[in-house]
Parts: sequence; C-alpha cells; structure tokens
Amino acid sequence: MSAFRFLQSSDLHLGRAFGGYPEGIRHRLREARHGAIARLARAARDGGAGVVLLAGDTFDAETPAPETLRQALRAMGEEGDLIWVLLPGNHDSLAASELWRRIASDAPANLRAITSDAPVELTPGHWLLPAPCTQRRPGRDLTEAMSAPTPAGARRIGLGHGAITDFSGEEGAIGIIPPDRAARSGLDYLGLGDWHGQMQVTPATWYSGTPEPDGFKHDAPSAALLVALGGRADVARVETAQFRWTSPALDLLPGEAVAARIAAALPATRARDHLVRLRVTGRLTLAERAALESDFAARAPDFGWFAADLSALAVEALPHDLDEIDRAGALRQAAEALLAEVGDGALAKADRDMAAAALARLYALTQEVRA
Ligand SMILES: [Mn+2]
Repeated sequence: MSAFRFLQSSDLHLGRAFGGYPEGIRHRLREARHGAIARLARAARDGGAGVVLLAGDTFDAETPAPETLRQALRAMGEEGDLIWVLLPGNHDSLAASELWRRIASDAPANLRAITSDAPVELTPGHWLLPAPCTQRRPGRDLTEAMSAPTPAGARRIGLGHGAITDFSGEEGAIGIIPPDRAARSGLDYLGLGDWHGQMQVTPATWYSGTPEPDGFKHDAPSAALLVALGGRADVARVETAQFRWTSPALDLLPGEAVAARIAAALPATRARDHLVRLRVTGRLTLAERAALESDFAARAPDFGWFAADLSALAVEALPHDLDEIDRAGALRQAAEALLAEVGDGALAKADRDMAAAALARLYALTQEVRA
C-alpha cells in the first residue's frame, strides 16, 4: 500500500465576531477565517493530499449566520478536487441539530459531515475512526469509539476534539482524552482539535491547531499538518495563517536608545497583518516616557491592531523634569503630588501606576503646549 496523504486542521471558528476590537480589524479577522478554507486547499494540493480532515469547531457558533455557513460550504465545494471531512467539535457539536441539518441539505458533493462515531472508509484500505462531540461538554471520553473494528490490514485514522488528560483545554475544560488513545485503539494516526496551538502528543498523535490565529495565547505562526501515512505517520507543518498575534516584551532603562529598542521588538514586515500587544517594563525618565508614547502613537496605524501596556513601566522624575512642567504654581503642585503618590509604598500598585501615567501625561501635555 502506498502512503496515504491528507491534511489535518481544526478550529476554523468561522463567523467568530471578535467583539472588543475596532470594526475595521474585526471585519478583516472574520474574513481571514473564511480565507483559511482556500489556504488549506492550497496546502493540501501542494502537498499531494486529496483529503482535508477538520477536527471540530469549523463553526464558532451553533447557529452561524446563513451567509457564514453557506459561503463556507460553497468555498469547500469550489475546491472540488478535495474531499472535506467535518467533525463536530464543542462549538458546533451534534447538539446543534439545526446546524447539521442545514449542512446535510446544503453541503457540496465533496463534503463528508460526520454525524456518528461509526467508522468511515476514506479511500480503499484507509478508515476514519471519528469521535464527534455530542454536546458542548460531553463529560466522558468519546474517543473510546475509536476502538471499533475495521477490516484486517486497514490503516486506522482517529479524529477527535477535546483536551487530553495531561492538560486542560482551550477554554479551561478538564481534559478527558487519554494521551495514549492512539496506542489503546490501534490507530496509525490520531488528529485532535480544540487546542488552538500546534502540539505533538505522541509520535502519531497531534493537535493541528487552528489554521488562522484568533488570540494572543499561542505565539507561533498558525499551521496545518500534512500527514503521509505509510508504515508510520510522517507529519509536516504547513503555515496557513494570514495574521500574526504577537505579544513582545520590552524592558527599558533610562539612557537607552529607546526608539531602536522599540523598532527591534516590533514586526518589521507586513505590519498590517499583525496584531501587537506590547508590554513595557523597567523605568524611564518623564522625558523618555513622553517620547515613548509619541513613538507608539506614530507607529500604531502601521499595524492591524496595536496596544502598548505601560502599567508596569516605572517613571523616574528628576527635579529637572518637574521644572519642565513648571517652576511653581498649580501645575507644579499637581506634579509634585503625583510624584509623591508614585513613590508612596502605602498605596496599591495600581494607584501608583495610575499616578505615574498621569504624571507622564502631564509632562507630555506641558511639552506639547510649549512646542
Ligand atoms: Mn476551538
């Protein structure tokens, strides 16, 4: 038997709303999730795979908008040389009976919706042993079904969704799937969904992760898995993401070349396809902090989304800095009161941080007025 090649992915979360982000980027993030279908198709085709296995959470919600569902099914249908296999995950479990009814009635001929745990012959001699989520939190190990018999000599491919007992899942649920499920059920390969980063559990057990990132939790670029199943599973990662979500850290001290340090910490190319959450620690003088904030304000529009967290950046106010605010009068008094709060160990850290931010703001405003 020659090697059977397929692509594994999971957690497309089509239709995810990304509430809390500005409208422009929210729209682009939703669109990128739909675009993952075409990128997966290309990855499969380029790797010589004719089957794409989606290990759950293809849809973010049990009742996706009609256009989210229809356009996804159409996009898969238009990749007509590939077979798409959809496994229900916890977001789109079999409890969403209306969703799976709509999929059954609208699906293109090259889509296989898995609505039971009965083994499915994918190609001659290669059997899929699926464990579709029956509900959002099934509370038991559905992958036991993967021990079902198949004809002698068949290659056995498990497909499931959920966390293994070694760690809790993407949304904190306690893991139930035994990490040695592949060995227990005689599987040649086990593809899992739920975890949005990519992870190998055993030589033949993998979380593919989502093909398009949806948060800051997993920092590595999102990818699918190209699997060649011969005598053993030969697994290769194929990058599929449009966006990168990245959380760089920057630790600063007075006198450093701050602008150069910022530039080195941030993505240098394709900035508009990056969401950046920069965390700054250390301490700076008031003048340096003001320069830092104006540097961020100038760079922010380059990125798909940009935020800098300065709450852990201490401020070092020299007498000279206070003179720059004012030598006397109400502003000087306000500055001295804030500076006292910054150094007041009796105050909560959040209050000291707020005083530091206010002092930095006061400094920046007085410099702007004078400029
Ligand atoms: Mn998921």
